[in-house]
Amino acid sequence: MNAARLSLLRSVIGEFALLGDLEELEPFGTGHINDTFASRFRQAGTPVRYLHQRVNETVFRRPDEVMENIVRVTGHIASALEKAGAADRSRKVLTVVRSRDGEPFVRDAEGGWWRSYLFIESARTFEVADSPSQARTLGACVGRFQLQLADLGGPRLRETIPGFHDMGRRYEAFDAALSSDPLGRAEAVAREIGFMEANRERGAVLARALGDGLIPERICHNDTKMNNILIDEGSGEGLCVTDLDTVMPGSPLYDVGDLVRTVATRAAEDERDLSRVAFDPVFFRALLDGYLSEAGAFLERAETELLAEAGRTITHIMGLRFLTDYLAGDAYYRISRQGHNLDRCRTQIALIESMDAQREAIDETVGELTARYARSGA
Ligand code: ADP
Ligand code: GN1
Ligand code: MG
Repeated sequence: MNAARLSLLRSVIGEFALLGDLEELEPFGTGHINDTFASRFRQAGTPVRYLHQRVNETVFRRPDEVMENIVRVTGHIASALEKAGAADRSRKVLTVVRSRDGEPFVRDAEGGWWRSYLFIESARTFEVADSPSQARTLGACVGRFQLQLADLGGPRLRETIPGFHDMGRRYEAFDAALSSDPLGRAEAVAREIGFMEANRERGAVLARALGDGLIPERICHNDTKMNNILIDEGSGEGLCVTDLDTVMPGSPLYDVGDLVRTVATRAAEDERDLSRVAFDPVFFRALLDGYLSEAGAFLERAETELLAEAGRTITHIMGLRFLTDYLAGDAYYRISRQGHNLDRCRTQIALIESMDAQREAIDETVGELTARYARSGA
């Protein structure tokens, strides 16, 4: 971190209602969107850590609304945990640290928006799932999160990114990037473009079901890739889902889809050796089992009927977004090498092809597990 950046960051942190002496500050995490830092304070002799994030304003046009949602959602979950007398509550939901003025954010000298959370200790995230039992834990964590928010009262949550999982809008952005092709990259990626053209209709199934009212709108997370889920280092239990910027109305199927995309495979999102990218039916079964053990209680039949399509749809939309960003010149996702977004797009396509080859097994697993966990009457 350069000196100017460090001094900006220090003055931002000084505006939060934090006690003690700031001892250490370092960049943190592998997210593609926000700037994340961890700090360590010494409070009367005890080290305590916090997480600080600058909200990406190109992605989130209304950081105030993002924070409004996050305060409501975390407050709701925290009070439910308190009512239930749950142990270790401050590791089971993110805790927003207020500014000295009582706001859930601090503005920096350049107008940037910052937030702080208690740092959840002895927890970690994974880029690739390490066992079916971990896959089950991840599924359960997301199902529980949706269940915790099923009774959130008050006005509809803000749409922090309008049309976030709307395939039609994502194709409009793709078409625009393809026709302008500012860096002349399209010619060399004809196969990937061809895949996206051939799958245009199929990809719209979930968005259409939601738009036509065939499945209900519910509060969901919308970004449940596995490295947004904190796991306890000691017990391996799921603690909570982080990265709450996109919590808003949508379909729970989107969250299932992002879990399938990232958990039901043994390869990282940016794996370059495509022979390693495959859909894993054992991890899939485990994660769906965990998810339905929590969410089976509220899902309707119209939703469970689309479960088998969820992973394919979200993998498709991510592949499309990575390709769009590659064509547009890598403006959206953080990249750490040339062609990074193209690599990411290629893994998504390879994963879909592997899912398609195993579709019968997916249908069977979905049928068996939904029958086991279906809510009465569904
Ligand atoms: P991005 O939007 O850039 O993905 P995240 O909100 O996901 O940013 O944060 C980046 C990483 O920081 C997460 O993947 C997770 O590992 C970690 N993280 C987030 N919140 C906390 C927290 N309160 N305590 C500990 N680690 C956290
Ligand atoms: C982004 O913020 P992060 O890295 O958890 C993106 C998701 C993508 C993901 C792909 C707000 O998630 O939609 O699935 O990258 N978040 C946003 O890794 O666009
Ligand atoms: Mg993240």
